[in-house]
Amino acid sequence: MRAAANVCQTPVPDLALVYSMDLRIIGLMSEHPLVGVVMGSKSDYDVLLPAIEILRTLEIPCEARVLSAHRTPDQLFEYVGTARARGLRVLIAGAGGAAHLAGVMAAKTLLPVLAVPIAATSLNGLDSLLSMVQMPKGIPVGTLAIGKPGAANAALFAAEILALTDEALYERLAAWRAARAQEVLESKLPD
Ligand code: AIR
Repeated sequence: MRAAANVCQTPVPDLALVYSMDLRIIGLMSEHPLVGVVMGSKSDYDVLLPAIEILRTLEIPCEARVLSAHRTPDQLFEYVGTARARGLRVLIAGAGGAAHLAGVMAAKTLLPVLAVPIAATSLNGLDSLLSMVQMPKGIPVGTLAIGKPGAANAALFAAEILALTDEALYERLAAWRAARAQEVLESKLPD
């Protein structure tokens, strides 16, 4: 078992390094994470990385875990059931295929759950998009776009939620957005 790493302050190590012997992920941890990024499989990691990078850029403490709704349901319930008490305020769930992960998480917490559909099958993410966005009335899942753009937006959405009660974060978020606008204005096209 490897010591947990701080996903927000250090380079992200290979997720394989944080598997425990029983394949339960110990995770990449900040000491007091506000955002939990959960993925259904280690194979989802590349797609979720933009979310982790944006959280890191905005100095939002976060942690990342691999937990599957059907492969590790007990550990997923434990994680989600204790999330709020541990100080987490927003959960991001990324999964491919029949992506029940986000809905199951939302069923077990009143924390906002933001879902990132992942293209992992021959249906190219449409399967997970529909699994996530078509939650029946009563248990909301905020579903973003398929893949890396959705992952980045999930992190930004989490930042917007947290910025409601954190003025310093609001300023960092405003600066981040202004920088993106500046990039567009400074775009150079070929002659
Ligand atoms: N998955 C795992 N548990 C529940 C779901 N939906 C998804 C993962 C991954 C896909 O199944 O999120 O996108 C394939 O996982 P693997 O481990 O076979 O690569």
